[in-house]
Amino acid sequence: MSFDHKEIEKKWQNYWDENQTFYTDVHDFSKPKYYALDMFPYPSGVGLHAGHPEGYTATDIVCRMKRMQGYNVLHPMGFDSFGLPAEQYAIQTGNHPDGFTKHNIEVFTKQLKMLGFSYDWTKEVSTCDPDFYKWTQWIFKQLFEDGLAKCVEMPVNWCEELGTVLANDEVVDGKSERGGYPVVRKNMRQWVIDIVKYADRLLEGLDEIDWPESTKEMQRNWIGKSIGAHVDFKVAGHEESFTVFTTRCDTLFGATYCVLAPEHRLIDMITTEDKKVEVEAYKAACATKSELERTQLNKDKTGVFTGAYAINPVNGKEIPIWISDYVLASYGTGAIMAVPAHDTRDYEFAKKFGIEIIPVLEGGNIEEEAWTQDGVHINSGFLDGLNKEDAINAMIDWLEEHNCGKKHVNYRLREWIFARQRYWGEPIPIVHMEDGDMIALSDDQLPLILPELEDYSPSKTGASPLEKADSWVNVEIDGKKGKRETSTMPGSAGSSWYFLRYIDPHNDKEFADYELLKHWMPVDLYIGGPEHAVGHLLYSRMWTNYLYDKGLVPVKEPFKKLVHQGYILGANGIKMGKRFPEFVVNPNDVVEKYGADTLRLYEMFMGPLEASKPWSEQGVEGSRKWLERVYRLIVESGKVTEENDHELDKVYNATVKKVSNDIETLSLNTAIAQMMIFINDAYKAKTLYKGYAEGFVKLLSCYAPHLGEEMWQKLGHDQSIAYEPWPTYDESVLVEENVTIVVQVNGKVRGKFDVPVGTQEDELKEKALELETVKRQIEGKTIRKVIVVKGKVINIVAN
Ligand code: ANZ
Repeated sequence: MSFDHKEIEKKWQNYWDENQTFYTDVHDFSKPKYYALDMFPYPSGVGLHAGHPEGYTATDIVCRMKRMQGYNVLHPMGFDSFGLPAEQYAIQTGNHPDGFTKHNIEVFTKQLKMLGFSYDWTKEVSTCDPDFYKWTQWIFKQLFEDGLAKCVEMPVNWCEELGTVLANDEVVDGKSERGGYPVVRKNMRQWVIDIVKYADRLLEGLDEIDWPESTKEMQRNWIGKSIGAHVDFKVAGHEESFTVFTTRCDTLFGATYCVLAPEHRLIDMITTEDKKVEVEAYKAACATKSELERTQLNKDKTGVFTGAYAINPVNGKEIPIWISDYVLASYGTGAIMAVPAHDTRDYEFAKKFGIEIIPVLEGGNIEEEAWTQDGVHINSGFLDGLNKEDAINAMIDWLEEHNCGKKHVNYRLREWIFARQRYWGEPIPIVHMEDGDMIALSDDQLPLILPELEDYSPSKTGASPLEKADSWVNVEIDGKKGKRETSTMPGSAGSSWYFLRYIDPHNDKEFADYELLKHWMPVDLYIGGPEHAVGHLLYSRMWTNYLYDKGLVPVKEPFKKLVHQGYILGANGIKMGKRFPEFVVNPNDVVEKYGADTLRLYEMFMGPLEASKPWSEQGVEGSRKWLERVYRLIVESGKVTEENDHELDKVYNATVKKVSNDIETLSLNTAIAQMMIFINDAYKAKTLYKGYAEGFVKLLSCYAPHLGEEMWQKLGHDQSIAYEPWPTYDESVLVEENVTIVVQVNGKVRGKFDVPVGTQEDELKEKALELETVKRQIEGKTIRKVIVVKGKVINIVAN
């Protein structure tokens, strides 16, 4: 072993600590700023896993380069320490979340330091720290006062096992995202944030940011904007009416029945006596099915007739009202007008139940299937002859004129459910007064501290554990009695704004100084897992937009560039983690055996940052061996000289160029490949010019910072390498050495190939005649002449 990683890594970590090497003076505006953000971890009981260092190393490499390039870099770290995961871990291990979380944060901090990340630890935030959550509560209070945070009765996703309500993004296929427990719909009084008000803004903002297209698309789908109309239908013989949402009001003349979702409020009122038993049975059967099951296109259509009829407003025709599970209660109005001629699901349903099918668009053969493409309107009275767009507009005008409908934009996005019936979260700073008023605490009463509770376990009934804290719950304001809100905020509260607090973490007057935010926002680079594509990344965008509207934050979009790192898989290609603990690689073990530099280098060399990659112990060893090879060359070989013999000019300049560009574009694996080429060439060369050795060490120090510092010192420097100027390269040394030769046969271009400049004529002719495309052209012919224009063209004359 040529270097002792334990000794070297300890030495430099201590050095960085003692010298506060990575302290960022956020008030120093003299240099350009660079803000690189990692998704902060929730401090679980098991410490960092192999996936954490991947994204964290990537941002660290960029930060280290940017510092050397003269940027003032903000690279903070903190802990997402409130919320379900932290609390679940505590419960499962029989610990109190408070002490347990603090302990875990210590373990995480130690591990993060062990990996040599260049964080400015003076900026650390932790969402369960009262100094931090004071401001989470304060922002909530603003939302409440602006009418965006509301307490309403509504159907929610209730998870009995977790004892709490969950937001839509926390429910996957009818199960809780964390733990996979069953989730049911239940009516409850809930705190919600009206994120739907920001739907359009959140859509527009996506066009301004440099994010993976797939993530933007997920957000667009999650928001699910669709432009259409509300149309009102009267129920024949009743006072009642209902509204449908349709994107095709132009097909109203073809609506031959309506469908209500089985949960629709009107069903009990309008169902005729003879249909009651059948309808009840059908409703009961639907309650057990998930939305996914219900909406699958290829599923056999089921439903029952209610016995009631609706009046089609445009022609007065009475059409039957059915109920069916293919209509969802949670979308639109929970009711549809069915146009079987032009909608596939309606078509199948109508065919199955013998309902009339009236085509209103020209085209297709409706004896066989629904015609879902465009066509000129027919059988549609005043719409006949119009195209889709004109017909939609004409119909909307008609509906509005006759007071039975209007243009409507529908969103799939729901209100953000913002309360959990759990202990470990920010208390909601609201008091419910006896007289029914709701009062937000005054600013001087913030933070509202989470009371200590011995028994903090969730209940299965929906009662929050905080209800047990009598003396905390019951309060008097201005002589009037009231009870504190006992739900707490979801885990996504603190993470919706933590990136703002890093900029000014000790400010006790406001959540962050506006001038500082103006200088530092937006985040230049944000790296984190793809699992946050909608939840966290949508919520943070909403809060930032909101705070922008309040004039408290200078940007609408918080994260200019976003990158998702891929998963690190077990050696057999299976995702490591909860489900397959046997494949978990513990970073501690790798660091102990090979060192942090090796782990960092290896995780970057595994493949493209965004790709999922299998772990390989040999790969780790290979990375370690290569670092040793570098160390031997630079420190021990005696090859490093003061004089440049120019043998390595080209590869050195090419390496500086490629590594600089690759780090900029996060092509972090290919940068390593280039550094390897340099080291190979340097071994072959007679000497290694000291200037090149130094330049190379700077490049490598981003990946392997401890070894970088150590080699820098061994090359005779007594200051840290962290702020040394980034190496430059000379473009003129890199001029292309190859030329492209175009090959013509009888004057027509038939192929081309690359050769080094100065290749001899004979060789050029030979190569030209070997090209398959050329061979085909001269087959069976005699070559009359070969004209060579050196460095450019070869023309073969054959007949
Ligand atoms: C009549 C019609 C005719 C429709 C036609 C489509 C085609 P998007 O684009 O996803 O918003 N719909 C409305 N509410 C529904 C619900 N709760 N459950 C199931 N389906 C529902 O889709 C809007 C269309 O989906 C609406 O337009 C409605 O069917 C249906 F040729 O109305 B349409």
